[in-house]
Amino acid sequence: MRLSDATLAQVRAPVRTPAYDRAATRVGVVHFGPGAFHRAHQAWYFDRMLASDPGLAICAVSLRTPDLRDALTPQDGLYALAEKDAAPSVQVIGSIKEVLVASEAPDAVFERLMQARYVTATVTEKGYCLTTGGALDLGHPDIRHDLDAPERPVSVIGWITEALRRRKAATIQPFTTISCDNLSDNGFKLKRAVVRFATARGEPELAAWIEADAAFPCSMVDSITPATDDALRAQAAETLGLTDAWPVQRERFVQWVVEDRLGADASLFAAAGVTVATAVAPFERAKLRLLNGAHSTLAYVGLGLGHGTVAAAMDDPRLAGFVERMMREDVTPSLHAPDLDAPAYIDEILARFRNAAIVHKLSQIAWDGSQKLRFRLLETASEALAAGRPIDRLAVGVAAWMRFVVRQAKGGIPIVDPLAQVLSDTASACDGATADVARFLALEAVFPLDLARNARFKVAVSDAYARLNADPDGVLAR
Ligand code: CS2
Repeated sequence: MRLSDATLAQVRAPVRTPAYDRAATRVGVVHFGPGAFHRAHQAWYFDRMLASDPGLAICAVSLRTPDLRDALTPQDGLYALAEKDAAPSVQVIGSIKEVLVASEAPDAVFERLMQARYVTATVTEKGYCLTTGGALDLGHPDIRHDLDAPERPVSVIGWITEALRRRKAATIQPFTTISCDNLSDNGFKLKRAVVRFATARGEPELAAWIEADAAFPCSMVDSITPATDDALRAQAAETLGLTDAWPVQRERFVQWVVEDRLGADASLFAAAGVTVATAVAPFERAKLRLLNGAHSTLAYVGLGLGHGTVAAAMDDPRLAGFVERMMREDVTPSLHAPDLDAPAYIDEILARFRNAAIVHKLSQIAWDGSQKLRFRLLETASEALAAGRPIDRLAVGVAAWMRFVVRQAKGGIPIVDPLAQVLSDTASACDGATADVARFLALEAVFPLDLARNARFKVAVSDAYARLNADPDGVLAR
């Protein structure tokens, strides 16, 4: 029997189920990109809020693929969340009221957007269609599409802008938009992109209205969420006593920091465990540069050394010691977070990486490197260069990414990255020699010009690139 509203009462103890009457909840949040991360993280927070505010159920919108809609609709949006820790636990999340596929049901999506209090997004770094400078890329194919057909958008930028246009026309206040992706200054960048898009659409009044009246709080999101696998499906069925087509899993640690632009809802968010902060940047920088910077370094170097998971990479003392030194000595000086106890935060992150209950594949973290490197390693390196600090260890992750791309391309293994074609073209001209580095640094969609042209950066990456092959122990002993 399958998990659904009708079978919810049969879920076995001690699995927790929604502590509120689902039938009485109403959609107040439209979420774009309901992948595993959203369902393990933000939907869990809203599940907690629904007990005190039934008006904050989620309409989850997949921009293109129907898979999640097909899995969750027969389950009335219900699914299991497993927390993997020394003492694992499972609960049923009830905050997703419906799943829509934007390309198939655009009118229904617009209808929800007219009523939403919040619009949230986890569309990954690439979903924002930004240049390396952080501005909206008007030449991006999805943006060009949405400029041609603004009422049938395909990008999240196009959707938000058109929804705000319709609200303005109907004299309805703008919704609050929260980006939940791993981008520095995510709310600020999203707002600027939407304003730019409205202007490019020839709607200067709309752009001015959004600029003046619409809130786009910045947010930092954190919880390690390995992809769903068959072992998890089997575990969920066993624990629930019901089948679930798409359960999700994460570590127990979970954090959401949202900029205090939530008005009267601030206390509701705080009561659900959200940190409501005046400034999100210190949290965001610390998390992106320490946790995600270390993750990407472990992924690219670790895969090169034959490791498969984060825990296995952390079991390799060369690699564990290397990322720890990178975090403590090279990243910490770039955090500018006077209130943060960086050594304790790093200890906690390293312990989370060692969580044996989590099987977190390095190949999953390696996806979309062209989009992730900037926020995780390159911004840190740029600042270190400007301040005259060493960048040798930061350069190792960057060089390891280049080697990873070359190896995938030469091995005929598809690269999961929005720039896959450009990357495999670049890799096909590479032969493993140091000259390869210049070919990668010429990719303007990955490396900001000033960094690509910086002689110290080029030397550090070239040195790491040459030595990762010939002398990995030497590189990692640094
Ligand atoms: C990871 C992140 O896949 C990746 O790139 O670095 O998803 C990471 O697990 C989360 O940001 C943790 O909050």
